[in-house]
Amino acid sequence: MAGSLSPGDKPTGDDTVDDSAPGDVDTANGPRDAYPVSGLPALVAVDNRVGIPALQGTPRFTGPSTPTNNYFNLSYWYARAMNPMNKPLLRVLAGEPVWPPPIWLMRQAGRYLPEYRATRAQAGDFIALCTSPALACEVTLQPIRRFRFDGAILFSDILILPWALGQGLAYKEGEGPVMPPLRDAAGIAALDPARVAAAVAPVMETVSRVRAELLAEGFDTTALIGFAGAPFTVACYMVEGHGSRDFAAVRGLAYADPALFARLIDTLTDATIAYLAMQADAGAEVLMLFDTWAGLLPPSQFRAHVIGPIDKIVRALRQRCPGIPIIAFPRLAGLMLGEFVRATGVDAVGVDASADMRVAAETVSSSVALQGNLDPLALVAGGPALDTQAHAILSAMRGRPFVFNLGHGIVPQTPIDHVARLTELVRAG
Ligand code: 1CP
Repeated sequence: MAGSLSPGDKPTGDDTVDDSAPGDVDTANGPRDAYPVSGLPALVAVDNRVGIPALQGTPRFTGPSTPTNNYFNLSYWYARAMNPMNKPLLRVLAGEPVWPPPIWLMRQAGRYLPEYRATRAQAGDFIALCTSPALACEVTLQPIRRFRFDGAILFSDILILPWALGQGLAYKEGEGPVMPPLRDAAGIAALDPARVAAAVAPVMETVSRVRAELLAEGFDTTALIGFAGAPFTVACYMVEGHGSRDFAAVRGLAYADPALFARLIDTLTDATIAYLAMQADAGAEVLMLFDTWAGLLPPSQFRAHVIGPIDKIVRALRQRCPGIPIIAFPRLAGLMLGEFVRATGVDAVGVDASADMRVAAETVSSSVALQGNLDPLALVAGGPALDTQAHAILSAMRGRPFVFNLGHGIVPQTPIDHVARLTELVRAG
C-alpha cells in the first residue's frame, strides 16, 4: 500500500492518502514499524470502559496528505478501533447474533507456530516469556498476524497468579508446570496478596502493549482478552503440585478439611478479582476465567468450589469494571452447565467438545453467548472430518450469539494450514 497512510506507517508528509479502509494492512508481509504513539497505552486504559459512540460509516478524509489530514485520518482510525461495535467478539458478548460468527482459538499462541517456538527459545524460561512484556506481546500477536482472529488472548498462564502470591513454580520440558505442593495451613497462610501487584506488573505492561500494538498493526476489529484461572482449577495445581488426570489430592483435601480448602479458595477468589480488574485497567476488553477441571466435581462440590467463587468474581468485577464482558469455561460441566450460567451471570460460556451445542443452546438463555466447541483433534485431522464437524457447530449456532472456538486448547501437532482452512470456513458462515 505504497503512498497510503495505513496504521503501521509513519506519515512522511509526502504520502498521498488513498481511500482504502483504515484497517487494511498487508499482514502477509509481517508487522510494520509501530506508529510512534507515545502515551497510547495510558489513553487506552482510560478509554477502555467508556467506548465511543458508533462511528461506522464516518467518511474518511481523502484529500492531499498533510500533517493535519493525516492526523484527522489517524484520529478517525483510532476512534474506529476504540469503538466496541467494530469488534464482532464484543458485539456477540453484548448478546448480538453476529454472522458469520467471530472466531479465536484457545491456546492460539503456542508450539504449533514456528515463530512461537523461536520466541520461546529466545526467552529460555517459560516464566521469563510470560513476564517479558516485549516477548509476551510478540507471541500474543503472532496468531493474529497469521489469521486475524477476532480475539487476541494475552499470553500468560493461569499459574502466574499463584506464583505472584509467592508459591514456587517451574515449567519443565515435557512435564508441564511443577510447584511445591501446598497442603497445610502454614502453606496457605504464607500466600501473600500484597506482593501480587508488583509481581504481575510486567503482565499489565504486556496487556497495554498488546492493546496499542493491535491498533498500530491495523487489527482494529480484534478484541483483547485478559484471563485468569478460576480458583478451583488454580487450586488443583497448587495442591497437587503438578498436572494430573484426577487431581485426587485436591478433591480429597476439599472433603477432609473443608475450612482449610475454603481459605485457599477465598484467597484465590480475592486475588483473582484484583488481578482481572488490573487487566481491565491495563486495556483488556474481555475477561475470561478458565475452569479446566470443574467437571471433576460432583454437583454439591461444583456448587461450592466452581459456581460460588465464579459468582463472587463476576459480581465484584461488575462493580469494579462495569461493562466489561466475562466469559467462563467450566470444562466438562455437563448437566451443570445451565445452573452454572444462571447462577454466575456470565456473558458467555465456553463449551467443551463433549457437549452437543444444540443441547447447550437449549440449556443456556439465548441472551448469553455460547463459545466452542470443535474437538482440537478434528483440527489436527483436517480434511472432511474438520469440515463436517465445523459445519455441524455452525448450523447448530446460527441465529444466536456465538463465538467459534475449540472445545479445549489447540495441540502442538496441529497443522497450520488446517487452522487457515478453519478460519476460512467459519468466515464463509
Ligand atoms: O511453551 C511451552 O512449552 C509452554 C506451554 C504453555 C503455553 C503455550 C503453557 C504451560 N501455558 C501456555 C499459555 C497459556 N496457558 C495461555 C495463553 C496463550 C493462549 O491461549 O494462546 C492460556 C490462556 C493458558 C491457560 C492454562 N494454563 C490453562 C487453562 C486452559 C486449558 O488449556 O485448560 C491451564 C490448565 C494451564 C496450565 C498449564 N500451563 C502450561 C501447561 C502445559 C499447562 C497444563 C498442565 C497440565 O495439566 O498438564
